[in-house]
Amino acid sequence: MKEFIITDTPTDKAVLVGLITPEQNEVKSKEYLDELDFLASTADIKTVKRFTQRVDYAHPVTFVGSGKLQEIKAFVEDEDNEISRVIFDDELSPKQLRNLEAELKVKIMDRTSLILDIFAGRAQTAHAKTQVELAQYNYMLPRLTRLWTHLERQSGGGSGGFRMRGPGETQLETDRRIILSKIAKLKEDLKEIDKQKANQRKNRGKLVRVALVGYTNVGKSTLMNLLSKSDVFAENKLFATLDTTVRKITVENLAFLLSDTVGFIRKLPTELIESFKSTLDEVREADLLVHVVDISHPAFEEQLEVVTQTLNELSDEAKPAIIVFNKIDAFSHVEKETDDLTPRTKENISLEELKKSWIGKLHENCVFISAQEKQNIEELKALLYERVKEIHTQRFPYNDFLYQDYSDLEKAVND
Ligand SMILES: Nc1nc2c(ncn2[C@@H]2O[C@H](COP(=O)(O)OP(=O)(O)OP(=O)(O)O)[C@@H](O)[C@H]2O)c(=O)[nH]1
Ligand SMILES: [Mg+2]
Repeated sequence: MKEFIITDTPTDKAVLVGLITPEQNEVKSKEYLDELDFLASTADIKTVKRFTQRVDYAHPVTFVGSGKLQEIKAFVEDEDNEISRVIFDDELSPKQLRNLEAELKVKIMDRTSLILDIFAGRAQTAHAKTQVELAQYNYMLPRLTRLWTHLERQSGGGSGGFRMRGPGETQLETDRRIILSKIAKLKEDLKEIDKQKANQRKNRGKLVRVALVGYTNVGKSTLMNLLSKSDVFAENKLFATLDTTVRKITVENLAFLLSDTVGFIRKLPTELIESFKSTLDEVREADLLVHVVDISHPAFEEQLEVVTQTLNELSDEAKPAIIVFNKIDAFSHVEKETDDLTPRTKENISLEELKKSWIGKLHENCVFISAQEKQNIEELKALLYERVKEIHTQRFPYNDFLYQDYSDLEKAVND
């Protein structure tokens, strides 16, 4: 479905719009816009200006108040600025989207549609593509405007094509019908793919399953590569990983399966969580979670919280977890008002001190590493060994298949 994928040139310029509200103070709002900026650059969009407004809640018709809207409009209409889109930090209602489009006359995006665009651009396998497409149609359905009239032309004719407009049917009704049948078809396709995936998982035998989870861009794939000596795609962009990869890892003769999957983000579109349920099965069915946190990110605590909440939404039962604080080579300080550490630079803080700090006390099973600089990986491996062995012996008290050779398994896992 090429029509969704961003095809604009990298010089596509945008302005960002966010709110400062009682729930979202100025500092938070800035952090969110920084992240929106990062999302935009991941989608090859350059942001040239930010607008924020202090309000109690979003305006139901235009998201921002009329004065602010005129300010944005003046900036967008100034040809020197070459603005081709305006991106809002929160999900816009269909009504807000329609009104903003009519008023600003450039492409309007929100956090959700931007994330969906990035996912569409990144999806590689049939599985990921089907999931993203389904999420996009679900997002689109309540937001249909005449903008989508191209749908009918695209789908007309050919076997398996959609019926042209029925008698007395308006364009919008036709578009709605077309999208509904596409959604139905995609759901069918997904069901089929899910069945295959479930079978594959069944064939994996009884190895303990460990899943890497965490906010996007924290270093999950880098850690996967390090532990499995494999070559999973990792880069400094959001959502580098969409498809799940599973590898067999051996730590001191103890074999287990490690999976690397899509990262989370705050305000992850519900359409995406819905569609990616099967990808996230890997997480739901894991015996142990390795929650990777980027300690160098100023908002790492909130990211940790977002991931924990998303995990709670995915599964009712709390799973055993290890917290891995990654990027210790890049963080600058760990001070906090009530902290036992005074603000200092990273050079002055030892691993021992980190463990004793408020960060180290966040969780009983935590370890501080740098996946990139390969720092303290032995401690992580030792902790993994301990936890996996525990799960294994609980499950198979009389079985020593722990030490068998599983070389055939890896192939089965990733087929
Ligand atoms: N400084 C530093 N950078 C790191 C470290 N580990 C990973 N990175 C960098 O962080 C960026 C993101 O790494 P990835 O491994 O792609 O992160 P991810 O969590 O898999 O990201 P998504 O797949 O996008 O969710 C890359 O540029 C890595 O090189 C680390 O220990 N220190
Ligand atoms: Mg990744």
